Amino acid sequence: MSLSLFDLKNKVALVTGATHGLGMAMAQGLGRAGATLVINGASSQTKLDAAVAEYTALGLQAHGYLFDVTNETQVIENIQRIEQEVGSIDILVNNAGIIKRTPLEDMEVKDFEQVIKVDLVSPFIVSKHVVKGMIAKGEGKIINICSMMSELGRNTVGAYAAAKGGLKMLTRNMATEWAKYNVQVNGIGPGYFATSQTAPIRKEGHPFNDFIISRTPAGRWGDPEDLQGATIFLASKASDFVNGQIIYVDGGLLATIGKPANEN
Ligand code: GCO
Repeated sequence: MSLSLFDLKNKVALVTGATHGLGMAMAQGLGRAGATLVINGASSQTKLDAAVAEYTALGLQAHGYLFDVTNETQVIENIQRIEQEVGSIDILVNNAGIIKRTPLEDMEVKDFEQVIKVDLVSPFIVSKHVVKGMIAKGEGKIINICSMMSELGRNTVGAYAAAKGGLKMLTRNMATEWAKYNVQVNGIGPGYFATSQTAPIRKEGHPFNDFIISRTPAGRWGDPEDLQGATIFLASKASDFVNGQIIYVDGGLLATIGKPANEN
């Protein structure tokens, strides 16, 4: 089998929320496979510029665009700019997301709505405007970053689980509607990864840290680079007949009910 199936040379990949963490790791994987990277950030130009410098220091082609993925006007304006300044978008990774850990009975409605807006509505907004170019070209790849919470609940992350569960079904519906245009839409569900988002629950001795190590058959937190293979696969020709699938990169967590504390 030719490795050119996974070659992303001459492809333009937009990754939202790619100034750090899993987004940066996935974008680096796409860049190493040959893609020209368009890195979105929303917090600050300084952070975005620093991230772009990190990519280029690795020898990757990267362009930074600062815009709020929940703001449709900014999304439209920046997709037009990207298409004029970099090229039409071949690959979209909807990675930007937030989490608020609060018991549902204590959660403010505005906080619940904000999580839904960023984690579920923004992939719709960005995909709706990027897919137009893909339909015109007759090909494209969209990858929505789901979660263990697309399948499981957990105390204090109810808004996030609602959003990520919705994103799983939005992925399937995008796949249903856009496969006829040769646009493949799939998802990646990361397990528990060592990032800034999980830092608060990953501290040495934190009960959740010990729980995840025991609950994950691989017996470790994921390294962000563990996501690069699935990302390249879903962004490349190798997945041209894969639609509406969520690939869980989780060390086996979803495969098992877990084991008693005293079992090896
Ligand atoms: C949490 C974690 C999870 C992980 C990831 C799992 O609080 O349970 O932050 O949400 O980050 O989403 O797939």
